[in-house]
Amino acid sequence: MTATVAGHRTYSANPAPAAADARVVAWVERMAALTQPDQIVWCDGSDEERQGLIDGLVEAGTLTQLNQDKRPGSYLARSHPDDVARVESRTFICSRDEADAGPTNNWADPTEMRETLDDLFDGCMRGRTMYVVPFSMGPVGSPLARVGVQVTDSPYVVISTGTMTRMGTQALRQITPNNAWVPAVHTVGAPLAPGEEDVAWPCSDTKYIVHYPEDREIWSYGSAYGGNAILAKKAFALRIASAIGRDEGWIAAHMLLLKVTNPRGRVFHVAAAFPSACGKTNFAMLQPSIPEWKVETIGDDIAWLAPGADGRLRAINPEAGFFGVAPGTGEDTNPVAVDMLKRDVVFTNVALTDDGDVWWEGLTEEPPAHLTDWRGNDWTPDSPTPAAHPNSRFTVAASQCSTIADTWDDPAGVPIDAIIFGGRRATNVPLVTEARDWEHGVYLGATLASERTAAAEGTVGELRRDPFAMLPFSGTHMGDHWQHWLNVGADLDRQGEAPAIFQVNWFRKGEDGKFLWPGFAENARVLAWILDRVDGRASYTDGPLGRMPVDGSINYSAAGMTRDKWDALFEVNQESLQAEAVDTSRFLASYGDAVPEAVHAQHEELLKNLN
Ligand code: SAT
Ligand code: MN
Repeated sequence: MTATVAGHRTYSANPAPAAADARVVAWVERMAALTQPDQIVWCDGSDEERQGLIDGLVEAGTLTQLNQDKRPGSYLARSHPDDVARVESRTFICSRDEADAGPTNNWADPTEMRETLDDLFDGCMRGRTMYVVPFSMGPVGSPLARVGVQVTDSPYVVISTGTMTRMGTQALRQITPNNAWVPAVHTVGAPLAPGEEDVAWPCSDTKYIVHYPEDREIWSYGSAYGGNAILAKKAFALRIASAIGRDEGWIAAHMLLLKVTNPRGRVFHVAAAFPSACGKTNFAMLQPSIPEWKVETIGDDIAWLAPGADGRLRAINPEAGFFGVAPGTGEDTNPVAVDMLKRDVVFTNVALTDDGDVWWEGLTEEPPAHLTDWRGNDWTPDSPTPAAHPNSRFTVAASQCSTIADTWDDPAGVPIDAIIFGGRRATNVPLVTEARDWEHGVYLGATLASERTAAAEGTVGELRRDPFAMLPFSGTHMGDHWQHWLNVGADLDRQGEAPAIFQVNWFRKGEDGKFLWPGFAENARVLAWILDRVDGRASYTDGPLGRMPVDGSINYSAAGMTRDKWDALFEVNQESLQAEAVDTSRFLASYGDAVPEAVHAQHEELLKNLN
């Protein structure tokens, strides 16, 4: 089919599949008229389609096939050196009212932004193919799932979305004349003049990642990397979903999901939020040091939490794959991930070994003697820069994870028994505390903080608040997000079904500056205490920060700990906590009137408890 659009260009489109809703077809035609691609391809999600795209990407130099004996079905992508991460400074929440975006988001007027983007997107796909990528977040047909369609001119983004979501015709069929879907428009922002040769990783210096929360719409320009471009992930499943969830009574959470079975065979489900650089993927694939406890993976990054008909909070992992940070993933830290990455993986910006395999910092203790680094340059252990980019990634299907729970894609979701908030804190925050009630738990989530680990983010060691680990991911005012948690919890509470809430900190340091707690597999002991609390088996003592384990309820010596270290893990230092509370007061004040009364009340209670 050929159509004349926007006056001067023609494009050929394979016909829209019969399954396509008329609104989707009309929208795709509008987007094609605006962006003027050479052709349109509707993606069906088949294996043949994926392999065809991969072959094209290898030919274009975007992907390098790895040694098929060592990493069957796996490829390496090297991005443009300036397109290596999400760009928060170019991420916008364009709510109609600025107040609805809150002080932590970049806001722009939606009418003005639409004008800006209309100019920018005009002809932006010239010389390229527009792929139409329908996807379902959550098991296809689940009442908790939501659908979207992304148009993109990046085949790399198509195959990534194919791994990260349920992509293709099945998802397209979910869009019927009476249900809502999220349109997402993406371009690398690098149109090709006739005859112009393409580059391996097209992108633009100009970048925009724009969300219209009321219209449930996403527009992204100029990047092909991660959350900038795989719009199903942070843009849809967190930012747009937080606005949808607020209106529909469910919660989009930046949380991993675990299934845990205790030695007596009781099954629990846990949702846990951690800011970045706290070992979230490692915890999602925890191999317990206490083998009587079984831990299985349901999700590593995002959870959608919805009150169920039975009054309990149910959760799905809306994604279908893992887009994980490679550096720091090794046999010691995450053997499950190392095993999961043996085949059928697309790696981005890791290093290449001389025999066509991959390597990154932390994969092995000893680096290989020679590598090709993420920029494609020679690298030896003497090189001053890392071989893999610190934000280099693996993209892999969740089904490849050996610890994936058989219920991970249950359309009904799993019932949540406990919610955990964790940060990276050298001081003040004990190894584990239980919130006194839901409102106290919401306060712990709202005031969550981590120490800065990279100089680029500010002074190393300084506290960075990351409420609910949602700071860059909320499509609503953060204060509204807190109020929404309070509302959902109050409903659950009325039915006696609100999950217990806990705070953990694997990163407290002793006076010698060393971590007190061994972490990793030993974190299972903390998880066991948490679930024994839920089970009514573990005792606690009340402290100013919440409930703490009584002596003997966690076997710390089996984790190689001394009594002194154990005490230090739970030390309540009045003076230093008071100083932090002053910082918390300032932090809450920065949200003005939007801070819910219950959060203020919890803060007052803390101040009282510390006196
Ligand atoms: O790049 S993503 O936003 O998908 C992932 C991340 O930033 O952690
Ligand atoms: Mn994340």
